[in-house]
Amino acid sequence: MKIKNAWCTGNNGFPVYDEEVKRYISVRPSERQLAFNRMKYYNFIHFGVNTFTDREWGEGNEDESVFNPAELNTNQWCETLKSTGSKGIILTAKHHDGFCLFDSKYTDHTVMKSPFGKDIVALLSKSCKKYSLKLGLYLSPWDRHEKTYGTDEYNDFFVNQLTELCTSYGDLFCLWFDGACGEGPNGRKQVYDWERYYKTIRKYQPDAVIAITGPDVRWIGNEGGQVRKSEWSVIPWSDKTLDEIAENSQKEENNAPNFIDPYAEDIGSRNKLSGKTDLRWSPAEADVSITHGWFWHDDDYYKDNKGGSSRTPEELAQIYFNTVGGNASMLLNVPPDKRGLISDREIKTLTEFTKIIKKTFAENIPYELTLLTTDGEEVIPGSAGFMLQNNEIGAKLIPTAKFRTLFIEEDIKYSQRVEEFEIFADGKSIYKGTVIGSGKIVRFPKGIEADEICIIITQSRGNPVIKSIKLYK
Ligand code: FUL
Repeated sequence: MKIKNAWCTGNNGFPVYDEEVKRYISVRPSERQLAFNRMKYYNFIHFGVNTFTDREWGEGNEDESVFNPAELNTNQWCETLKSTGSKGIILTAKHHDGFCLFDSKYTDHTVMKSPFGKDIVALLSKSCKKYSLKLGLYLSPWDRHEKTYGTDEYNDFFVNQLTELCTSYGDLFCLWFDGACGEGPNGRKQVYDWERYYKTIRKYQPDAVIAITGPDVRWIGNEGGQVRKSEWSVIPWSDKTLDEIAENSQKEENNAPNFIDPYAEDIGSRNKLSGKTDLRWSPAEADVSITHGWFWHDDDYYKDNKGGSSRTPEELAQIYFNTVGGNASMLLNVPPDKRGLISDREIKTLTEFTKIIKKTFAENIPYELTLLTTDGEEVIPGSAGFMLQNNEIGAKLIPTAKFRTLFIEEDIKYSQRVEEFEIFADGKSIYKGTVIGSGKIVRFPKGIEADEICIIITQSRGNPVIKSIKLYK
């Protein structure tokens, strides 16, 4: 079929490349953000005294003797998660209860005083190396055990613990600070010295991203794996941003937030960026748990609390398609049980989830590619990985077989540029999308059989730079 002359490059009336647009696309990821972005899917492990007391938020007064994972095996965690396609693990080195899974010099409230008696961060670090997984650590700023909490001294304490984590366990890809901030054991709240925490991390782990209550990775605004229709990576950042994260974070023990805020639905359209001087590269991360809690509980707990333990494999796969395929990354929590092992219940769900993902991306459909110009002509450069020039507006693909999934990504080294695109099969529109960014997954469950597929970029900031397009059976 001949390409029609009707493609429109009106850019929906928006300037393609004026001073404002130049400003937007000059905001680009740092090297550490780029490396983080390539991971796309990785895991959280919530483990600690809560695992044994059946709580989500410990009080801080738990006796160390309750922590006794007699069969703990961090190789099993890594082997299980690696087989799901994971690229890394973030462990709760300390949750709000203050109990440390590592051998901290600055408190006695650690795993070393428990019957288990070994440094779990050290064990996991070793296993991660063995299974080629990256290691990240969650250190809760809110500490319900530490007596100095609520005073300046606590900032020293926290920096000391951070320094221990940053200097004793090899390379870390991420330090993860959640937004919860309640009262400490003395009824006081802490004023966190974030800048000092960030400096400590930059000094000892310059390649690590600082997530959520930090400058490098943005919390998507809910804990249910939901993304926005248009997930932007360039957004305005203000002094209020950290306060907003804290304000919208979990407030009660069993009440994980399931809404998209702190940033409302539209966080980065031209409308939102116009005139703002504090623009930042801020990639989205969706943290979500395989169960409906962060720590391990048996089925009875869920009967009383939420009615249902695990999310289904299909639900997890949908979250994967929406997040990894929606310019966000997926941080899936898989909590080990009281034995210190990932339980069969979770393994069953993970195995089925992995099957769906692997099947979706199992078979690549080759295609021939040409670029399209505004007047309907084809130009030849034709390899995935291209920058559209002045009058080029999209790509034509000639697939060799029917496909069900299309993946397209921008080269985000050059910022996020695509604002809207449309896909045509033999001249008929089959999909309209907005942003692309680090990856867009479009699924056609019934399959598309066509002589030619055209992907037209209908609105963009400057010339779009497409890194790859893939079709899957
Ligand atoms: C929240 C915490 O309060 C939850 O317990 C959990 O750790 C989640 C990932 O972050 O803010």
